[in-house]
Amino acid sequence: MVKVWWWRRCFPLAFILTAFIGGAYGGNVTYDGRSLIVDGQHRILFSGSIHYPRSTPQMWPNLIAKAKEGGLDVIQTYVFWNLHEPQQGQYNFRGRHNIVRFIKEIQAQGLYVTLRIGPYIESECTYGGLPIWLHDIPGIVFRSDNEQFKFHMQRFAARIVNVMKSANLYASQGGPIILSQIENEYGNVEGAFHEKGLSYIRWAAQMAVGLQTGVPWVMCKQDNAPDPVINTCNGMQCGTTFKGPNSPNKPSLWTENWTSFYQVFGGVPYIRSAEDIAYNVALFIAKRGSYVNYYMYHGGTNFDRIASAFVTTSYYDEAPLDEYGLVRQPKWGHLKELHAAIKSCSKTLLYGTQTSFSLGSRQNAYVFKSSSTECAAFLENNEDRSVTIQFQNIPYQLPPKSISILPDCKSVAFNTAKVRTKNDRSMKSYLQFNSAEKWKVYKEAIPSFDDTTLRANTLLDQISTAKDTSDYMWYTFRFNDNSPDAQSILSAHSQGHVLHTFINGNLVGSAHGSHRNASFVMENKLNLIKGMNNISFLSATVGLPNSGAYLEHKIAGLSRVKVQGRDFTNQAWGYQVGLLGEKLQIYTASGSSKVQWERFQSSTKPLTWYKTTFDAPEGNDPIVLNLDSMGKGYTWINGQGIGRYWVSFQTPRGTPSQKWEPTSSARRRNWEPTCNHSGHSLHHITVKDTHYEETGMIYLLNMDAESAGV
Ligand SMILES: *[C@@H]1O[C@H](CO)[C@@H](O)[C@H](O)[C@H]1NC(C)=O
Ligand SMILES: *[C@@H]1O[C@H](CO)[C@@H](O)[C@H](O)[C@H]1NC(C)=O
Ligand SMILES: *[C@@H]1O[C@H](CO)[C@@H](O)[C@H](O)[C@H]1NC(C)=O
Ligand SMILES: CC(=O)N[C@H]1CO[C@H](CO)[C@@H](O)[C@@H]1O
Repeated sequence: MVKVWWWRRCFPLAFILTAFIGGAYGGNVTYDGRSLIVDGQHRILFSGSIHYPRSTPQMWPNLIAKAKEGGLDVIQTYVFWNLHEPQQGQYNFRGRHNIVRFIKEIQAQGLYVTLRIGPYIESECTYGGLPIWLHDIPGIVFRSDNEQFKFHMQRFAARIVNVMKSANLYASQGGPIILSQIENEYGNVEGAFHEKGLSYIRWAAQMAVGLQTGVPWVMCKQDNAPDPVINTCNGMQCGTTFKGPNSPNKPSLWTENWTSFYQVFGGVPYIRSAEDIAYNVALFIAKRGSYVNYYMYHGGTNFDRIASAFVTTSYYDEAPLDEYGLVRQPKWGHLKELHAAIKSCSKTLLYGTQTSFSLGSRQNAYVFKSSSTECAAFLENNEDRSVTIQFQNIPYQLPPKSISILPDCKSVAFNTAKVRTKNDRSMKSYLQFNSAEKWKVYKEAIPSFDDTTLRANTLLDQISTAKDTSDYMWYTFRFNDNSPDAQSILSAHSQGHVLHTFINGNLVGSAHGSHRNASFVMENKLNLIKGMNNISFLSATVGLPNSGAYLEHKIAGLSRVKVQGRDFTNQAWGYQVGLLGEKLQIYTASGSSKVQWERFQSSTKPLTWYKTTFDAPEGNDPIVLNLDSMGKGYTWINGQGIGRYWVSFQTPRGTPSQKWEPTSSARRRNWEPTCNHSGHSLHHITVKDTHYEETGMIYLLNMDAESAGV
């Protein structure tokens, strides 16, 4: 009941009708040199990536509806192996991981699905979407012609295909899935595996085809994709860069046209203009492309700890639907008009004969003519100035760097450089958390060697020791100094990502690497006491690496420690994986009472947990937290991990890469952000104060040494 009311409120009747008509899928999917053939029809398809774990199930219907309204035919998603099988043999398809529910929602709204199974997916997801337990399979070599890897990959791919088949989700069964992907951008790393690269890719293609989904398979960025698998393009300018399908019988498909770029901590946001995207899509279609996918159409949030190394919690906020699911203008509206212009002449494009010819030094025409009198044209001006050209004896003025689309070869329906919509996302401040009195704090203990139980006579790799159960790992040792020298230097080499050094319980320094280079060396002046000294390093990863060959060999954490030239690397070291607060889950209602929370004092220290409560505002607008005053850490709301923040890692412009954190779980009745098409407002809560009745329970773990915190 509630749901029906919600739908009605958001959508006109026409929408509800299409939802009922949708789902009437039939037949199979094949392809030829022109396009995919769905239900016997050649199709030009516009697709958008929306990854189900990066939003909440309550957001899905609205995201899909806005994608449909924006002119999309297909939703594309990766499948996240690490989220579905976090422990070997233990599967999770609940909540945000309920991929079947997500696909059924797409089906209910009459759109198609491209399922990118990978199972290596990169995707700025920790470990590229591979489960960390794979690392410990003896003899395994990821993504190579290696029996162990192939065994586990095939087992997972087959499991996913079976889940889809059991729910009748392939087009061959009347479902919405028209395309599947195996592997991911393997062309980037194939050379590193020598002859085992090619044999692996042949095996992967054969294995996938053997799963008998009844729909075609693609491999993106894989020029040598074996038949019948289709090689596809990823990039920003596939109209220019794609060498085309590797067989005349395969269509030209673009699986990732980046609408923006993912952002890293310390990096400046990448803004890709609506005009540039539209230009490249129009050019790709003009050159007989027939499938374009926007990566991302909705990026969403890297909840929990799913972001890969140094990637921000906010994922592609600049996409046509922003992080919170709000329409991002002008991208959304401009692309909607582009889709409509192309769709209005899709028959001519699909069945006509294409010719191209020059209209000037850097101006081209791409003309499609069918046997009847139908004609459609794309007029391209690849110059940075406005130019007037003659086409069929009529003058056309082409704006700089633009393509005009003439669905009838006469009138201009759309020009890629003429943007008519404008951006209007706005924010309202809702709550301030400025007063100290209602914040409660808990100080995380700093363990020393004697407090640890895990020991080794060398420095351990953090990835294989912590096994991604926490970002944090303590490295501790002690040493006797009978004549302490104030000039002594402690040097610590880290393979990533962040390091804080404590001597006898006092913080003496912090350092970190970056997305470009995770490794760094930290040097600190030592302040030793006579006798036994405790040295404790808190090493933190900020997501695991997600790309490159031999991912299983990537390491993190301390790799070498020297004090005044003396090497301590192979001494007795004591370890603690994770923090006490994490172990006790003090960010949950039940765990919170296991520790003694104290009143907030004006002087804050690193390694402090903060908690407060707030009352969520009325209405359905999304709410975000402003963590501007914080340093680096992690946020939970009502026991849900919202993600990392790292405000203190500033961009070269001196601003944080991200200061807003979504609070989707704070919603009382619903979890979802707004379903209001025209509403573009976000409420924001500034974290500074305390107070508020009930409901929202914020926990912040602030691990940053330099920042004072709240
Ligand atoms: C699938 O469609 C093609 C034509 O598009 C047809 O030749 C083929 O028989 C169909 N296969 C099945 C299993 O229906
Ligand atoms: C070193 O750690 C041990 C065990 O926690 C503690 O008893 C001792 O007092 C510490 N030494 C210093 C100098 O802090
Ligand atoms: C990364 O940083 C380390 C430590 O500062 C340095 O030794 C190494 O050369 C750097 N690597 C690259 C690729 O810049
Ligand atoms: C394959 C492809 O088009 N790659 C391009 C992606 O976008 C970047 C940035 O514009 C280009 O450098 C690549 O060539």
